[in-house]
Amino acid sequence: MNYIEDNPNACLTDGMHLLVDALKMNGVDTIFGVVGIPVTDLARHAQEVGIRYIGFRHEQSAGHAAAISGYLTQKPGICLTVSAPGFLNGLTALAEATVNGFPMIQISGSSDRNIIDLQQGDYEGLDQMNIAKPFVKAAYRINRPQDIAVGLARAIRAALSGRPGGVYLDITTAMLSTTMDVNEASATLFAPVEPAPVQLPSSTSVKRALKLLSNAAKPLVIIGKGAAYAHAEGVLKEFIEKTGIPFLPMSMAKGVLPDDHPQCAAAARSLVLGQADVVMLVGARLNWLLNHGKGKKWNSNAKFIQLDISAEEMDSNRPIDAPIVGDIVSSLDMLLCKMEPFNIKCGDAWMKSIQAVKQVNAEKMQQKLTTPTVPMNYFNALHVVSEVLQDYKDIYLVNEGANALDNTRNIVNMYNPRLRLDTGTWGVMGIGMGYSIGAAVTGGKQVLAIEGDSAFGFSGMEIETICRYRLPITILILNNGGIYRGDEKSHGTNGDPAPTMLMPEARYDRMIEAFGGKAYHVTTPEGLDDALSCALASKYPTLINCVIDPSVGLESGHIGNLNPHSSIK
Ligand code: ADP
Ligand code: TPW
Ligand code: MG
Repeated sequence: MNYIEDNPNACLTDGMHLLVDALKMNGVDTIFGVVGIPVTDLARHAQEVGIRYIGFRHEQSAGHAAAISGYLTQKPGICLTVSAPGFLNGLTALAEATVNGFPMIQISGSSDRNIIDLQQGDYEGLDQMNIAKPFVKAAYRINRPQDIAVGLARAIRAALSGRPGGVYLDITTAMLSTTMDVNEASATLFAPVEPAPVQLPSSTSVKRALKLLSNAAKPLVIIGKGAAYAHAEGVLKEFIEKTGIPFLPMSMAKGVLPDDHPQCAAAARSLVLGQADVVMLVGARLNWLLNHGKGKKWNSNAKFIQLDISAEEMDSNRPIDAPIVGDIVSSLDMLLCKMEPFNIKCGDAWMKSIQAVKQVNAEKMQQKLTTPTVPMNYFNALHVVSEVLQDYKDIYLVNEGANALDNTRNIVNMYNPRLRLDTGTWGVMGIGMGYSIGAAVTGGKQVLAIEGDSAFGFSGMEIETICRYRLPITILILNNGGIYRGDEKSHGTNGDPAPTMLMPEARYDRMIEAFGGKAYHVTTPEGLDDALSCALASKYPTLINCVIDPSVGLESGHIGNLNPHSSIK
């Protein structure tokens, strides 16, 4: 119990109650976390005042849920953790949110500053704020209840403005229980005005870019997850269709414009990267995912236009000929507005050569998808998935693994923005269940998570969370019995399995049965079709253990080029 509840007539409040009031006033409707000293009552009180609290089994998954909810809503997702180990468990997700550009705030209880600063050894004691700093966009500590509103406003602004990212908010145990006059306390509360301000580009930068585009013979637009985050789909569609320029979506930008759009060049990726003479990046960084804009995959004479909210992103990897610094929607609006005199129209020859390659590649892919094999492989299994999903074009698709990731990205089309949620900028495992839960809770739509068997293991215990909250999540494990593949022979002499090996016979389906979820174990395309169709129709927590050939995966999936020392080719 706290002071106010013990003393109903008191005119005092405390830090814990005031923090919940401040969260509520700022529109926070969900908190993801794991409780314990000193934040349990905070979660209880949040629930009391109508904020949804989703309790996880591990803070990393709670953090991922908060991060993806930030991405989907353009409001910072909130993750609540206990001190030291709980804080550190959540920090991975917070760092990842920062790398991905997702707005998130991790609020963590922390122990007594006097003990921490003299390193005298406290229960779960750690100098959390200093540890968080290198991994986040900003870190703040609130030491006094009267600073709560300002502290939260600073955290919200840092998470949302410019390139979004992760913010650490340190809440000391002492602050949570410090009392303050109720009226004075409530007078401190406020919500920041326009925390993600519109940022107009300069008209000079826009005209420079239009001039470059007007001279292009082979223009290309690359759409990144920044455009998805910015909800730029409407204005982007107008720009793409008015100019006739082909586009290439980055992984999480699939669906910003539909994959079956005639101007989508995804199935002719090598051609367009290798030949485009003017490339316009819309919310996509020239990082490893685009080979840093250099090297043999790119036309070395290509000129670059880049639309980004972050000025320092320009020239990060190669010179940008026409930087447009501003928010994406305003920048595209201005491009459209000033376009007319430049007469930008993509030539037929370029589009025709892309169509020809698309056609050849589509036929090759169709051949792979429809060739039956025993056991199944990624292609014929994912063919079933993409057919079933024709009836479910508006659900979230969470995706992680190596081959399970790359093949799903290539085979399963997306038709709507912000539905494909995957390993993102770091290409990291462990997002699966956290993203699934965050998306289901925040977005209110059902989820299909397509997981490698290794990838699933990083957050698998959260199936209890999925069942406890009865979330409409179907987990499909493409089980090849290992990391990349499941047939590697041991390199040792003592009988230990090879480093990439997991158990091919593992019955992941039985795990969810323990929590009352529905389970399928499938070994044929027909079995997968039935199981997936039933699972999606039921919207019930379901896990499908789909056994595929252990020998079909590529080492490191499609990024074997980043693994030059591997002994397995
Ligand atoms: P991808 O992985 O899809 O290529 P990245 O995460 O690398 O995408 O790049 C996204 C870019 O979008 C980041 O550089 C970020 O600064 C930018 N960005 C995010 N939101 C906005 C916005 N509202 N307006 C402009 N740029 C944005
Ligand atoms: C946090 C390294 C990259 S991909 C992968 C690992 C462990 C798993 C691939 O096996 P999976 O998929 O999921 O069974 P498939 O279809 O290829 O067999 N730790 C972290 N992140 C990464 N990326 C790794 C390790 C890795
Ligand atoms: Mg595997």
